Amino acid sequence: MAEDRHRKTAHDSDTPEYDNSTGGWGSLKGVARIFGETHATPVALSILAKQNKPGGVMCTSCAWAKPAKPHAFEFCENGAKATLWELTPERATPEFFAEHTLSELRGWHDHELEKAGRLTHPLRYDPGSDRYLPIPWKDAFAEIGAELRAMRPEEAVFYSSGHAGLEASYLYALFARAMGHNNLPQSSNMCHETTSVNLKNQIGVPVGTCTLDDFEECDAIFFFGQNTGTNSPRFLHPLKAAVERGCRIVTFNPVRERGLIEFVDPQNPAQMTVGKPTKISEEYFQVRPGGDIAALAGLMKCVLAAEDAAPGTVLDHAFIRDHTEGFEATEKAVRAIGWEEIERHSGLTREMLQRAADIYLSSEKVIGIYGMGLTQHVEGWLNLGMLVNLLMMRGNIGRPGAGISPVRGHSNVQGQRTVGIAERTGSVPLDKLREMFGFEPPEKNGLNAVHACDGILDGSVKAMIQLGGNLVRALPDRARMEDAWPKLRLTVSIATKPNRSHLTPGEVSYILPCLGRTDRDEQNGVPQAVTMEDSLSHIYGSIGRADPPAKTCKSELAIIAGIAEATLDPNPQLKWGEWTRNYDLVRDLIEETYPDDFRDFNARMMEPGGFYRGNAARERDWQTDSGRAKFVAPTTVSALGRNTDGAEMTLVTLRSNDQFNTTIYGFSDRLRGLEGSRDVVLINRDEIARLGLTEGQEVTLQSAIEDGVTRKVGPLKITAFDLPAGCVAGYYPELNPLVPLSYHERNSQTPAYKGAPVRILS
Ligand SMILES: Nc1nc2c(c(=O)[nH]1)N[C@H]1C(S)=C(S)[C@@H](COP(=O)(O)OP(=O)(O)OC[C@H]3O[C@@H](n4cnc5c(=O)[nH]c(N)nc54)[C@H](O)[C@@H]3O)O[C@H]1N2
Ligand SMILES: Nc1nc2c(c(=O)[nH]1)N[C@H]1C(S)=C(S)[C@@H](COP(=O)(O)OP(=O)(O)OC[C@H]3O[C@@H](n4cnc5c(=O)[nH]c(N)nc54)[C@H](O)[C@@H]3O)O[C@H]1N2
Ligand SMILES: [Mo]
Repeated sequence: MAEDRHRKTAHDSDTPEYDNSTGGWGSLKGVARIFGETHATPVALSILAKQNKPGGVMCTSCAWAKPAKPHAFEFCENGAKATLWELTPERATPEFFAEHTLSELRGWHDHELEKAGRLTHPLRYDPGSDRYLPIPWKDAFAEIGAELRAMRPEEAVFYSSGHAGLEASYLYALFARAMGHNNLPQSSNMCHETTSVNLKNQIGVPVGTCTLDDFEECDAIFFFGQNTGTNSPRFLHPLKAAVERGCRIVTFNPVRERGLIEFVDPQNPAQMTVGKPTKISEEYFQVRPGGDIAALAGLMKCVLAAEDAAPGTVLDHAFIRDHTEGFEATEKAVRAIGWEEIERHSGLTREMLQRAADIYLSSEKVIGIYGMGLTQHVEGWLNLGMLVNLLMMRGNIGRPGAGISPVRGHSNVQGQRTVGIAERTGSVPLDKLREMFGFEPPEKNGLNAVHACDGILDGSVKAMIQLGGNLVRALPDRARMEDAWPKLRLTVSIATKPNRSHLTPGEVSYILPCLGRTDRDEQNGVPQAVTMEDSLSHIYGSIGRADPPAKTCKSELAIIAGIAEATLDPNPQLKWGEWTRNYDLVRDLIEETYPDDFRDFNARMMEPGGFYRGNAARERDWQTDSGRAKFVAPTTVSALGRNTDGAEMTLVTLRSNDQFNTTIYGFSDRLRGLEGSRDVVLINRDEIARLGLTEGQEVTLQSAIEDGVTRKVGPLKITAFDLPAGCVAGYYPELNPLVPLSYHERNSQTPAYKGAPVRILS
């Protein structure tokens, strides 16, 4: 029976009363609200109708795939919000900045600040009046160039958030290297860097191995710490289709996220009328935060027990023998982990894990999906390692219908890495750059986001250029970083909207307004397309059609070129002006630099469904140091950097359905039944009683890490919520001051935003 198959698991008593399935009428209401709030125009609607379809705009929100045969409306609630937010008729003009000092704007909520609208003019901070004042583009470029020339190359950091297309990203990375540094941190340093580093070590590729076809064939999907309904809602369509053809979905997540429980397809009139949702997860296990290594160890033990009972029939011995190394050590380590330890750390019973293992064992083709719930932990490397181990035991990597699939964040976050935005030079064809452009590319690795912060704190970093993004909000250790930011000599933000990072200017500071992806970008009278790569390694063109917010906005390419020309010594092989008048030329450069990935780039970029860049691990070609895929032996059973108990709780920072990262659209977390405020601390009812707290009480959270820095956030309202014991949850970015900069994933320095130890002060 369906109900039986979807039985609830532990800790479900606190779920607030709400009946919002993901999708459905609620999602349409969510769009309608933003439509009203952003005063969207009919043009906005016509742009949405073509969104994520060949010849249209590729969504500025998440990185989920754009299918070759799109739905009538191939956009979701959150994609529509992101598009409407960008297309707002509101403008943050020089008059706006003349009216408000930065001290005043610091009192505004982030939501209000971005609602001021699209930036229209280049601005320079004037410390005397505490305001941003307009400045001609040519002066801004010249001054920024002079500042950069006056410092040593490695004192400058070029950050990018995963928005900008492949063309701008390629030029940005080229500029950094021509200047003489590899300081190219990216938003993935706070996100899927755990993936880039550890999947590369383990299976030889820094990205997932699946394509959409695999979702049409798989027998089971194991979901760890990825919130599809909120963060990649278009992925619900293939999931629903998979469930309907009998694929079984097993989810591990401390929060019972609606989108992984059930889904009403807003594009299906029958389902919308009848309102009967499709169940998504057959089993939903509320694992304790940081408990996935233990849960996966439990699953692996069950697989080993099945093999013991019927030797030679359960493991894929041929795969293990021919393609991998390290199995024996891993097997031994897993067998040595006791069930008591597994149950304690995972918060799940042996019986539950046996049920999950039974589904795994009865499925021929299995996909492992994951998101921030695995990557943002100190032992994130082992979270991934164990999931890949589980898959490889039965040869579930590198064959149709199976594989590992991280769900990436920003729409082009993966692609930016592909075309050279990389602080580690290992994957960058430096020889090629030397040959193509006649300069000596620096070989020394650059700074990632955490290392750049260390440099800002100790004064060795002097300039921070941001291509998109909102670092002072997105980074850990906010209070320390916000204090350190104004000590930078130069801050430059290439942005579409005002944000918090603009309110902590360096000694010399500029905001440079750029076109967004929905805006028409004409160069020499010819509309230009830009391209991006999705989570499944497909590459698409995107053409903006909306009137730009102001004639004074420039494309990201033109801004990068303008700064580069003002900074670098003349080099006839760096044809900034020519390239930015015709983006086809930049795509030719990308193809020349990465011929395997971008063959016939200009000809193929508008292919429906995008063109596939290929993936070595998918072909069982293991590009690791040993030429084999690696089993990773567990050295611990907890992903937490320190195990909390009693008064010390593990803090999980969450995204609501009404935000895109630091952009807060509103205060409705509809899918979790939480409305009105983001200043909350979520905790389960038994824990509220155990700790002597009361619902609605205002408390302060304090970091439990003692390193001489006091980290506190409050007041926050105690709110009963269905969570495992021993943890609290609250919102990103409000709670970022509680995560120390040094508290990060071991190999990649991805901040441990899902497992920071805190105390509740009442
Ligand atoms: N609407 C919207 N869409 C977005 C974004 C947004 O902010 N808003 N952000 C974009 C970006 S940049 C990214 S990276 C992605 C992020 O998308 P996700 O990867 O989904 O990231 P989060 O929402 O931070 O957390 C994912 C889930 O991890 C669970 N979790 C927390 N700790 C653990 C744990 O220890 N174990 C397990 N198994 N689960 C855990 C949480 O309950 C949550 O459901 O979304 C992208 N899409
Ligand atoms: N506590 C906690 N902290 C986290 C996370 C978490 O889960 N918990 N998640 C982390 C993750 S996964 C990520 S990816 C980071 C995100 O960190 P960032 O990428 O730095 O932040 P965003 O909020 O995505 O950036 C929003 C800003 O980008 C600008 N922008 C928007 N569109 C464009 C465009 O087309 N071009 C340009 N040039 N600018 C544009 C706008 O000015 C907007 O204000 O945060 C991380 N921080
Ligand atoms: Mo992200």
